[in-house]
Amino acid sequence: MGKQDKLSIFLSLVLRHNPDAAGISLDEHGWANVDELLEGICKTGREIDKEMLAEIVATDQKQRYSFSPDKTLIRANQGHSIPVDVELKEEKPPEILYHGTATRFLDSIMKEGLKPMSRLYVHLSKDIETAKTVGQRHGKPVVLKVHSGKMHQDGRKFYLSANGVWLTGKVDAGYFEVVDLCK
Ligand code: HQG
Repeated sequence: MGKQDKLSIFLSLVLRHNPDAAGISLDEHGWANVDELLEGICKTGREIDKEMLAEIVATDQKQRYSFSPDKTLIRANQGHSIPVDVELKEEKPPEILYHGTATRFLDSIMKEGLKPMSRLYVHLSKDIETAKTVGQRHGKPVVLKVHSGKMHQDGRKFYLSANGVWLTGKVDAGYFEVVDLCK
């Protein structure tokens, strides 16, 4: 793993889960002050400057971070476990979305439904391939086909993050089924 990848992982820890790891705090909308963040990261012994941060934000594969228009603030677009309001856009979802998980979670998911677990929302993808990659992070992947259109009709809210991830609250069993990845 390159230096920039390691920094990006640390950035995601700080901006989504534990700002204290860099000795900073986030405002209610999840923003960190860029100067404070850089100083905080530097104090952990990591090497970073404004240009490197801008490079990480610009090249991040999943476009995880955004600067404020004047570039004085930075936040993660989604994926938080701490309660911040990143002003997600509520949107009507497509009829079908996908959730990638690991086979070892399946029994529990079938019983309890899909829960946000440590994050604020359940994360859904618009295609099977992306969902499979998400699931692979946890083990042998399995993909669930989520009837998001039906959920929306039934009054559930959906949000689309600035980087194209669909987010919603708990998905009850009955709104999803397992996709056969071998077909
Ligand atoms: C599972 C990555 C047992 C759930 C990705 C998932 C995504 C249950 C795991 C983003 C359950 C939580 C989020 C239940 C759900 N019983 N297990 N009732 N309900 N689960 O990492 O969706 O690289 O918090 O299926 O691309 O895997 O971080 O969520 O397997 O967008 O930017 O509990 O993280 O993006 O795992 O991933 P996670 P996720 P980043």
